[in-house]
Amino acid sequence: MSITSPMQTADGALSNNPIPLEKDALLAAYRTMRTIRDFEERLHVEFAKGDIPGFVHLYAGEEACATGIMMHLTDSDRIASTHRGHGHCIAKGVDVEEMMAEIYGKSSGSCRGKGGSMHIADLSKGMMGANGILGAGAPLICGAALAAKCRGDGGVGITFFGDGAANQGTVLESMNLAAVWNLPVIFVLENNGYAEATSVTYATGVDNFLDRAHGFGLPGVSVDGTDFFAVHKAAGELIAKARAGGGPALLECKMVRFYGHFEGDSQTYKAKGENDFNRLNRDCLKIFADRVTAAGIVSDAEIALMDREVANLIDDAVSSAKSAPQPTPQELTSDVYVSY
Ligand SMILES: Cc1ncc(C[n+]2csc(CCOP(=O)(O)OP(=O)(O)O)c2C)c(N)n1
Ligand SMILES: [Mg+2]
Repeated sequence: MSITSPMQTADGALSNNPIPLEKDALLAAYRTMRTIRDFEERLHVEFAKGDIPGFVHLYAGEEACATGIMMHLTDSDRIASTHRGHGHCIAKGVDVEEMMAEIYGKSSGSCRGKGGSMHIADLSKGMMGANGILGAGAPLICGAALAAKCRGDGGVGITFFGDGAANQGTVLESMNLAAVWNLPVIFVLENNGYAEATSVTYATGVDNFLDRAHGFGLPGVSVDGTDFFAVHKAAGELIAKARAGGGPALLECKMVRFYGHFEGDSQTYKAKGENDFNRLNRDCLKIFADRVTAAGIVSDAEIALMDREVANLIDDAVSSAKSAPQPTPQELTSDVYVSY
């Protein structure tokens, strides 16, 4: 049974749409979004101390997208992620302590410390990997979706890519291939308005990304990616259709990133006050919490309790990552090359 109560929309107006999830699912969604946010906020602090090797791209601000989509998936559904992949990993169920250790390059990490932030993978969770190559997830997921289609198991594949990667040939070729083979793939375009320092309007030849999908014969839906409920509903419909053999689709989520492109980015290309405005008005966690508490389904105390639990989880993850051993030189080539 879903609960009917007024919901506040992003512009502050009240909508009478029912909140379409049971309380347990709402709490689970909040926990996932809060875990991603705290993971990223903490990485922001820890990275500045200089102990974390490599590059880190934070997903803070974009949590509703990964969470709203992944709630429709099981471990046997596959996802292919991006360079900004921590949120996708957490929402797909990858262990948070192992992820943190991976980012610190430690042997207890998801990939034994060999991948780092941009190569976290966990095939047991259907997480085929973050990816440092823009647009590389799209052909990967076509392969996974073709395998699911051949097995006839109803599995789906989701590939995430940004507004910049949307211009990569690999993404466009994959859309065509998915249409031709009627693959169970959802192409999720995470449009946060920037590719590094380049604005989406500068770099894109169409005003509407859905026109691209239509050009390949794919249906497309565009939603406010800061609204968990909008993402969850659109993703649910597209995923159910793909599972039933209805073919691929594009889902565009319009969203904001709270931090720079990478940690250390001076963000001079953003408007003055842009980050503050987004934190105040386009914070998907706040929008979600306001709705479910205003509707009387979840209490402020329940939100506060979950915030404390997640804060402890992240504290533990950082402490254990810091104290975990480095990989030994003897491990250098294990799990890296396959011997044919
Ligand atoms: C094939 C390729 N070209 C260029 C890069 C360098 N690069 C890394 S991230 C990035 C911008 C990505 O922007 P977008 O796809 O919008 O994702 P966002 O960072 O906004 O999440 C670029 C150009 C790369 N990693 N791979
Ligand atoms: Mg972008």
